[in-house]
Amino acid sequence: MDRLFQNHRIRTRESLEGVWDFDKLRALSFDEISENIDYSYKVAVPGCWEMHPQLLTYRGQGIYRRSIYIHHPSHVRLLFKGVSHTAKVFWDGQQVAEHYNAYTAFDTMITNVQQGYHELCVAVDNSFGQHSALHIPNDYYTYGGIIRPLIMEIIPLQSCSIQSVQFTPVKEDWTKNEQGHWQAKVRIALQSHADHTIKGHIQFGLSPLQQATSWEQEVSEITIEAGQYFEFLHTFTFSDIQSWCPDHPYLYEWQTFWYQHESSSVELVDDWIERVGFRTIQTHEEKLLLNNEPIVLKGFNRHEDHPMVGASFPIALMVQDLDLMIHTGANAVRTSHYPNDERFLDLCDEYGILVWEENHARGLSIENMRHPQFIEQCEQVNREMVYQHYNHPSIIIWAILNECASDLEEGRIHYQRQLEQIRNLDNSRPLSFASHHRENEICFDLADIVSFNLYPGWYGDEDPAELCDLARGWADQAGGKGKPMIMSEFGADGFYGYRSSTRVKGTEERQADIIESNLTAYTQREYISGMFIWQFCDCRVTEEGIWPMIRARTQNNKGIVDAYRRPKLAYEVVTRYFKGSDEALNGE
Ligand code: ADA
Repeated sequence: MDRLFQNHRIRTRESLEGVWDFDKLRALSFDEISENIDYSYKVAVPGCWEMHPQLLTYRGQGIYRRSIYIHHPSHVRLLFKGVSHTAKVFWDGQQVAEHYNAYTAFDTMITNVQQGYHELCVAVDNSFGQHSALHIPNDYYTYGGIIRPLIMEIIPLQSCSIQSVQFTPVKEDWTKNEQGHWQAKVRIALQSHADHTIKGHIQFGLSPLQQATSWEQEVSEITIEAGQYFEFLHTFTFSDIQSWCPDHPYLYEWQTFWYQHESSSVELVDDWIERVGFRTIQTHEEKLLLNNEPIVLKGFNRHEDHPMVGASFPIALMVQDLDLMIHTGANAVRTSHYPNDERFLDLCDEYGILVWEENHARGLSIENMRHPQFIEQCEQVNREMVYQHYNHPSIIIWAILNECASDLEEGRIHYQRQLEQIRNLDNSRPLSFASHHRENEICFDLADIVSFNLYPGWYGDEDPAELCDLARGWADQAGGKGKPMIMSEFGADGFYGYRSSTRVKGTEERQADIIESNLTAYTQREYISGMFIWQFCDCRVTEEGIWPMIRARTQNNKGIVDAYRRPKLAYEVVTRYFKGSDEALNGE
């Protein structure tokens, strides 16, 4: 399934995971799809086609097919949590959806579906070219396929369904009380699929996990015209709430039930359950405040990549990654460089790991940013990321455009526009972007947190402490004064198993030394609110572009565990610092 809890109990849902027919295609056109396809492969859904022994490096278009039996006439909603990177969806030969970007979800509603067998085909493209501004040859791999869960929902014909639920925890004044008086701003959207007016009511409930509902409220007498959309906004106040934080990641269920009133009966027709946490996140005088207390983020940049599964993670591997991170004492993860599988975010909510989630863009030059699709594709990812992941208490920072052209006036226009877009969608979280432009950065005034990607000891021989102090100065000069500062990337290559007393670059020893000197500097600086090591695990890079030439083994080798999650020497060093032993804090 697509979530790690029962997010619907009433709505009929089915996972479409399994083995599907598959074939390569020369284009994504419908003619191609309807004619002459042998479907000579079988591949797993969800899965990356690169896991098939004959498709290990296939880049191009592919077509997936399966049949689906529908038991009774109904509307069918298909929810794709991630297709890499472009999808065209065909239901009984008719195109019903198209979507770009591997790392955000999309859905489509097929109305008035008759009882019987139906054919679902999904044409998928992972090629680079004019159609794609964000997926380009890069220092990580763009896999191909239906890489995240795919869910089918059955929606009754004459009904309304809940389309979205947005829950914003609010505490106006932290000085007044510790426990009670949390509020939540709630926004609900309903969509009618009926051909006549529907009347009904909504019931909300709040309950600690696995406990009886402790709070309930009803919104009565809602009337929705045929085919219309309806929005409801309200602020609720609660008492005796336990707040959410890393040491005590206390979650609640926020339940929304939709009841329809027929002539003499009341029927529970739809539901939507979210897991929520009560916490606030703000910036104040160079500090990042979680529930009004300063917090320092210690964690990793993580690519969703593993040699066994590509970018299509089963939960066992997600849990393994989190266990390895938590063992070091980390309290945070940066989803470099795209929104993550929602099950990973569910785990972070549950384990109390703070998340910097960012849109999908890595290292785009101003020429890349002039791509005709750039503005539209970025805005779509931003909208989908915030809308889809809004309710996760673990997400405390939204970020955009890692290492793009924030040193140029032309680039600044995009930073300004995108940060404004996200602020309009969600003003409850601080915003940032990771910059490598040092003293040439010109966009720090636009963000709430200033973040630097610097690699002292690896790409240059600078001293991390001196560089970090310099960076604070650059930020202060460039409109970042008074804002919290995060070292969003630092690290070094370390080839797993390459050990040598020479400690030359590339050895595990040298990687450990470089990470240690960086951590010594950052853990000792009051003005640092976060540090994210580049990176958690080694990852595959594309064979196109410059990458194989500058990345040995066609991998980015800066993981503190290798691609198979075997710890390198640096892993122990990080653990010493993140767990904060005296030795580490004294810089010994
Ligand atoms: C950059 C970039 C990362 C990775 C890293 C490196 O800072 O943000 O994606 O490419 O450098 O390994 O050099």
